[in-house]
Amino acid sequence: MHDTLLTLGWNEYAARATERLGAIDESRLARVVGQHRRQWDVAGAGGLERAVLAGRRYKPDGTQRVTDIQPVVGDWVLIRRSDNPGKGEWPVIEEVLPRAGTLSRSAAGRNGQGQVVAANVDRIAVVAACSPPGSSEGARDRALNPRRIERYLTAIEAGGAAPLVIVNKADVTDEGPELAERLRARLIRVPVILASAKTGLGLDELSSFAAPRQTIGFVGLSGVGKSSLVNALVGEDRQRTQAAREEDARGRHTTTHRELFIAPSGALIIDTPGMREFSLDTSTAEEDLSAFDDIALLAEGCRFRDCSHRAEPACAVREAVARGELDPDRLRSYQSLKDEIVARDKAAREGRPVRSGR
Ligand SMILES: Nc1nc2c(ncn2[C@@H]2O[C@H](COP(=O)(O)OP(=O)(O)OP(=O)(O)O)[C@@H](O)[C@H]2O)c(=O)[nH]1
Ligand SMILES: [Mg+2]
Ligand SMILES: [Zn+2]
Repeated sequence: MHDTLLTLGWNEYAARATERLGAIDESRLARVVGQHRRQWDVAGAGGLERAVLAGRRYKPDGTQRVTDIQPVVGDWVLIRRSDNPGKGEWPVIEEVLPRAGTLSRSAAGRNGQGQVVAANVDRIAVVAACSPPGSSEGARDRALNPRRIERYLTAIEAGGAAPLVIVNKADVTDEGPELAERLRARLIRVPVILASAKTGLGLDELSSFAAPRQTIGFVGLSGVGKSSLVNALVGEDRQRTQAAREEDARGRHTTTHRELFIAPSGALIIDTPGMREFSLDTSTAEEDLSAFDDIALLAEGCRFRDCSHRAEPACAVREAVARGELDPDRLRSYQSLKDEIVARDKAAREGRPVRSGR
């Protein structure tokens, strides 16, 4: 096997999983390292390339269908390159190889399967954060909520990757050790690391999980410091963090797409975007919305940042409904909850009493 492929995490499992496909042409094998709206960055023996999906395939009866498996970061894929690249044709992802250690959103679409957000991940780190003294209940809850961590752990277990919990931002309070200890007592057998991307606390321990050729993914709500931890491991400021976000006039998330990095240790690190934050101080609504982060993720593919998924053109969420991947009822519940939160927020800003009930 080509060294580059080994460096990218090609391992015995991947080899075994693909055995039934017969001999694989190594020059066509690549790993998805970046995901954009309808394009994927793939890395292989030939270096880094931007590829597109074989848009349509033909069913045996001759009718067209859209390729059913969307490649995600971490996937191993087979690429077809044009014989005549001078014509400006993109390399095409022809096949997504069988996956091991996936992370899926817990929410199931009509096909009964959660949406896969990262593939071939050996370990997934759930990141939570400490809050500075004087933070509101809501802010604390967004930073660290044991029930939310447990839901992530359930999803991780279902996907076959090993879990890890990181309590980041230990530098902002002296409550860190106690928070971490309480989590350890609650989440038996799951390693819990108290860390600070700022001071470097816990990074050695974290590095011990980032062994060469192991793929490790980071998940958690927006702002807990996933990209900061990834930066600390990867060792360069490859990732933009809050400072960049503040400059973004459209108020976008820091991390807008999933990316895979190779750390100096040889580990493969996947950063993911956190869920959108809503400036709401009721933990229940926040909890409810966090149950819809599959929709928030799909919405990253919409043409408009503030898409309401009702009538806008190029709406990735309605496209998912049309493909049968998202339940329309689920979209309606999300929209009504979001409407309610927007109304509550507005009322709160204007100092009006908040209308209760849904
Ligand atoms: N004090 C302190 N601040 C931190 C720490 N880690 C991250 N931050 C800050 O927290 C903010 C958010 O960090 P990010 O790394 O962008 O968070 P993220 O989880 O990647 O957020 P999304 O990409 O939006 O999901 C930034 O202002 C960081 O500088 C830490 O350990 N201590
Ligand atoms: Mg980030
Ligand atoms: Zn939309």
